[in-house]
Amino acid sequence: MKLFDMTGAPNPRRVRVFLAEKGIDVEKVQIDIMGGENLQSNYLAINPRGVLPTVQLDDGSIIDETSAICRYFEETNPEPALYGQDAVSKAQIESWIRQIEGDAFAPTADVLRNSNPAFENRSIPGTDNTPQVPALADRGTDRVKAFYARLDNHLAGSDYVVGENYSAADITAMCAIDFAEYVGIAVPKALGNITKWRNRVSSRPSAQA
Ligand SMILES: N[C@@H](CCC(=O)N[C@@H](CS)C(=O)NCC(=O)O)C(=O)O
Repeated sequence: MKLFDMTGAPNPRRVRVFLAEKGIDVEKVQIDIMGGENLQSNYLAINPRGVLPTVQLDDGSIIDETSAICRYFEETNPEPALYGQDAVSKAQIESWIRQIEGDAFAPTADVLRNSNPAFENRSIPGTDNTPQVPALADRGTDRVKAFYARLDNHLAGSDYVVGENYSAADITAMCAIDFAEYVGIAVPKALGNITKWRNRVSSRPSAQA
């Protein structure tokens, strides 16, 4: 099995943190997105979408989409459970991952990819050569700030994003917020619930993966 990975890219990091929490070791192959290696024929033969992360199983099967990859490993290595223990927590974790992807990851990517010249004609990840739309950068910043405020309210009195247990929702939120800060959208100091939660999840050894 191989994990096609790029150190420094936020979605591959979600898989590495997840694997570290599970104690699973997988061979990693670095693909240089900034150098366009994900858009070259060798990688497109593995994943025609040209996106990372991707897992290739020993029988050649391909899995992409970060949460789908993590769910595969949740099935093969159920402990510790990171996608919930019961019907309610499983559904809430799914809900939060979708919210974080849509309301934090995607708008942060909009900011970076529609403002940085390095992403000219690459404003959408993968093979589509989409031109930049500068207005999406401002909108993205506003959307991430709105997400921060909502998450901070949600975390009042809670150690984790869903219930009393660390989960894939915490991994998704940690990687999304670190990505947003890298892009320049700092968590406001007044949002103390996020800061406390962030210190808690970022101090786990897996956060360094
Ligand atoms: N929805 C996808 C998003 C994957 C994605 O956007 N990956 C980025 C790296 S973080 C990528 O492949 N970028 C390729 C590019 O910029 O061309 C997932 O959850 O895995």
